[in-house]
Amino acid sequence: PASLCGTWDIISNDNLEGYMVAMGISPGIRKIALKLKLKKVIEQLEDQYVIKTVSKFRNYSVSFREGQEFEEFTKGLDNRQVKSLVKWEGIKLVCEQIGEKKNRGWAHWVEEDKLHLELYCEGEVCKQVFLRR
Ligand code: RET
Repeated sequence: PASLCGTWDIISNDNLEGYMVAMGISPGIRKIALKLKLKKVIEQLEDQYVIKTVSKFRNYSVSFREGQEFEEFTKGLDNRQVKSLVKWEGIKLVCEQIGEKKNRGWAHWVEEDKLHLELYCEGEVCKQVFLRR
């Protein structure tokens, strides 16, 4: 699959609101989050990844090894503890986040030079697209 590495700027963001409601994010934080111009910075060395979500309000960083379950605390998002596992499935880097929320996870992939991200929680899907800087 195409490399996810690089710095990416958001160009579309569908249903972040529904995803945040499903995660139990407060109305005040949701209002701020909806206005943010998000940036992703993705680094990879062999099977080790670092994915940074960057904004003026809050940043979130997660690092993991593909194929190896890890403990993730979603600090500054919904502040939950999940057991996460990230695997390549075809062209998609897919994460399952097992915890209190059902059907929770995400998928990242590159198609036509754009980074696509789907975020899943309790049946809600947020779809984001990013352009390489
Ligand atoms: C913001 C603002 C504060 C509230 C919430 C946010 C959402 C962040 C998300 C991050 C997803 C990160 C992923 C990392 C993967 O490796 C915008 C930081 C809830 C949805 C998928």
